[in-house]
Amino acid sequence: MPKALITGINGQDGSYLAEFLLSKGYEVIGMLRRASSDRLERIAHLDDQIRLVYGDLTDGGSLVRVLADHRPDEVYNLGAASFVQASWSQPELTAQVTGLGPLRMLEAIMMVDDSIRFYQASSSEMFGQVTESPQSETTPFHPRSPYGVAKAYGHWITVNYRESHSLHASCGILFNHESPRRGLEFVTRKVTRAVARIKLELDEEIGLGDLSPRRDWGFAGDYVEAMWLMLQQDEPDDFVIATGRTHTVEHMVATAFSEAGLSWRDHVRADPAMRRPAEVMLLCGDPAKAQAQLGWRPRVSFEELIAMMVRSDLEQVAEQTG
Ligand code: NDP
Ligand code: GDR
Repeated sequence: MPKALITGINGQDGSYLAEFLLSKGYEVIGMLRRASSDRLERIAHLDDQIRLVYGDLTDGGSLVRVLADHRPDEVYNLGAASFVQASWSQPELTAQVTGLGPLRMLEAIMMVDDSIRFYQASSSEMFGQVTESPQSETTPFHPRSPYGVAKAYGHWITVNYRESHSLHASCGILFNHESPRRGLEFVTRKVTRAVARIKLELDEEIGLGDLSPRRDWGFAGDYVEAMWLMLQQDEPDDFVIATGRTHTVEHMVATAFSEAGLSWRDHVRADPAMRRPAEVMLLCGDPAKAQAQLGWRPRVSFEELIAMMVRSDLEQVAEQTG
């Protein structure tokens, strides 16, 4: 039975990847940082199928210990301080976790067993102020946030360990991917949750920042399969994972409200606090290499994704409020 270690197991992608690997017959070890309260909601249904261990990406020794104790065949490094907006208020923490975290894990792999295959969760935020569209594996990086800068370091150090030490280390440059398990502060989930609360007459409005940026939004459940496919290749490499379609935030908002029979203009107000010091205006990925070499393609469309999230939030909010 192959064994995988997932960092960020209790995050959105960690929960989908754990389900996917279990369906492939893997033994799954999930790494968690200790906290004083329970944050296992997304993986509660997997409780008796996965093993949870403590470790922190800011603590190199803890990573060595986890690898030495559990000897995984594959490591998926999904742990990160992942909310772009928060990276301006916590730039050093972001660098420690999101930037140096992958370095610490690569070093731990070198110390424990350099045949362990490694996946790094790189991000379209590295492209930032884009110089071409759509963006591919060869598009230059110009990150616009401390988070994007940290991810660029994590990306290049992974490439460097592959080239310097012949590690089987791959980076997935993933564009935005969402689901009913998306964190509540990210814009899609913030909006679908608000739509549900407004529909059920618990709220009247939602405050949002800039509605003009464009994003290439896909479904997280589709994207975790690409992570696994990368580690099954004979040679490690980097791949853009995206849908190739882009929509403005405004269009996403309109789609979500209309899914519930509401008009967004009646409920959205401008919230200047949600504007960022530097914005990424356009992201649109070219997944041609992943399609050709991995045989990967997204299955869920943007419209299906937003409808799925609105439906799920309507059910959840109705349940919570009795
Ligand atoms: P989430 O924010 O849902 O999950 C992040 C995970 O990282 C959480 O489990 C969190 O645990 C964990 N984490 C945070 N700090 C540490 C630390 N110091 N040590 C160990 N674990 C830590 O993110 P997603 O699931 O959406 O994303 C997964 C990865 O993919 C991230 O690296 C993200 O940056 C990257 N990415 C995401 C994209 C997206 O659109 N979703 C697109 C491109 C890249 P805790 O609960 O303790 O905070
Ligand atoms: P992003 O996702 O920054 O692309 O990073 P987010 O959903 O936070 O923002 C998308 C766009 O919406 C605009 N926006 C708002 N965003 C939020 N969160 N809240 C608002 O009220 C709001 N109003 C407008 C933003 O300015 C932005 O342009 C996500 C994360 O998952 C990263 O970890 C990942 O690497 C990238 O996607 C790819």
